[in-house]
Amino acid sequence: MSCLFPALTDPSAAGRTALRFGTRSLTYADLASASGALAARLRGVGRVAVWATPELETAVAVTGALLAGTAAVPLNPKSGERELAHILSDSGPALVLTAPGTELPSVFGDLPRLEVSASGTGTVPEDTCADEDPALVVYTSGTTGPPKGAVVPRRALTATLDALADAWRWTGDDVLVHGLPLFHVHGLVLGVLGPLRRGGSVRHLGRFTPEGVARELNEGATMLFGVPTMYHRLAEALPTDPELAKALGRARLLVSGSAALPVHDHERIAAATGRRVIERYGMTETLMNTSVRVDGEARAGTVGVPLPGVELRLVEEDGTEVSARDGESVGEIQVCGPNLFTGYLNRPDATAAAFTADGWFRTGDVAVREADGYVRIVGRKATDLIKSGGYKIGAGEIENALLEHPAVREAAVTGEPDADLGERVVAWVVPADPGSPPALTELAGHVAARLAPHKRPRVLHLLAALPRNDMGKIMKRALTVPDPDRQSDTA
Ligand code: MCA
Ligand code: AMP
Repeated sequence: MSCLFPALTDPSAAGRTALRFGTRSLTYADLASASGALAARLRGVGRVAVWATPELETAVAVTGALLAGTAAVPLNPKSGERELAHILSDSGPALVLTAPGTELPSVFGDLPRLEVSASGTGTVPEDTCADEDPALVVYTSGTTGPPKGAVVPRRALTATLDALADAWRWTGDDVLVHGLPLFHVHGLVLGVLGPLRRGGSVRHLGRFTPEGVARELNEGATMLFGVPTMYHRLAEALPTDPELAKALGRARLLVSGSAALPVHDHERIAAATGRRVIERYGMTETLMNTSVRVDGEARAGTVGVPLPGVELRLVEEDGTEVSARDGESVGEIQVCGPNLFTGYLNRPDATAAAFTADGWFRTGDVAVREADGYVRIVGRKATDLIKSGGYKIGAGEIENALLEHPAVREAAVTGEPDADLGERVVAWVVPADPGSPPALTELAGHVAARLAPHKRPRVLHLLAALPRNDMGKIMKRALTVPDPDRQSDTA
């Protein structure tokens, strides 16, 4: 009996489709067999890395690791060498799981690799894991330095997924469609483990397209998950695509998260489809904190109310709790509950700094509460964190990468509003040789190859010097474009 995924051992679910990626699918009986076979090989192995391509094998790999009680470290297959080297040395996996035929970059060296079979034959082992056992280690960016591994225990998975089931009336009859990456909480925990915990189905698009969304919703999918960029692209496509409007209108639930969905996109989708997108608010470290409930009002610009089991408070800079529910008084969101991670791998300092003395997690998000308890996020404390396409990106890691380019003398990175991505990464660079400054494509390629393509700068401003205060610290607020026509480059 598996306490994470009861449907794997439920005879009445055996013939139901659990996973579908393109034309390939697995029933619950198939998945029990394949992940059971993998689990038998992984028992007692220690942490395993998962090369998280958007394929069936990634879902089998993570399910197998969870059945074995082995923590999985999902890797972005587009990560650059620097980022991968850091994650591998920090998490120390015993082996890496891949789909058959995958070529891994050289940074893996001689780390043992296991090709995952989606047609393996085995049985689901008895679940002997404890609630606090680590289930996943998910890497997430901070303001400075390389990404930190958030250790997510098994109880956080069950707590968050069951709380969402309550808020959304999410059942085994639901068929979820999405095209989210499988190396982050949104796509992996909500988008794959969520349907599996409910005994329902997920259809993964491989890559997000409005056409794929329309096709699946027209063919029986009931729920769509996406980041705001995806909903923005749906909103853009709607005026010329009546099929898409019909398909979205048919969905039981359209859910957005990972960043704020602009009210304009909310309204365009509602006007064209008659359906309102609901938002939920989460974090790698906390999984899901709040959501608009299916029986609540889908109010654009808010992230709803705390999920069952989650305690949430707003706190002023000096630690005073903001008790007013007036839609105006702002404070940092702090949370506690069974949905929280246990800490950052190998980073007791960062873990300690993330919690208050009384054990609440500091999210860094700033919000107000409305009279009925709805939370409205109005900003974030750290200006050096950028949310682009729903990905969290630290300015510091990009600055460090830019400084390693021979044509860069000094560098600063900021985020600026972008209608599609929410925010885009902007690089401010003092060239090593003003006579031959670097081009945006060159620096973007450099960052993409070292860190990840989504972290690449989309705009480059060349400056003669960076504005600094008396202490020598870069004053990012004073960064302005001296001569936009001549000195800037966008992509
Ligand atoms: C472009 N590309 C490059 C380069 N330039 N590759 C290498 N070097 C370069 N210089 C490639 C990209 O890899 C990509 O490839 C393609 O060109 C297009 O790039 P881009 O424009 O950046 O991507 P996009 O297709 O526009 O992506 C938009 C997106 C994506 C699909 C919305 O941003 C996305 O999937 N976001 C989801 C993020 C997410 O899941 N966040 C959840 C975090 P290719 O097309 O082959 O990919 S969890 C979280 O936040 C919490 C828990 C929560 O609340 O959910
Ligand atoms: P990550 O660390 O990548 O998991 O990103 C977590 C952050 O995403 C949160 O701290 C918020 O800033 C942001 N976020 C997630 N969901 C929402 C939402 N619905 N509205 C606004 N911001 C969100």
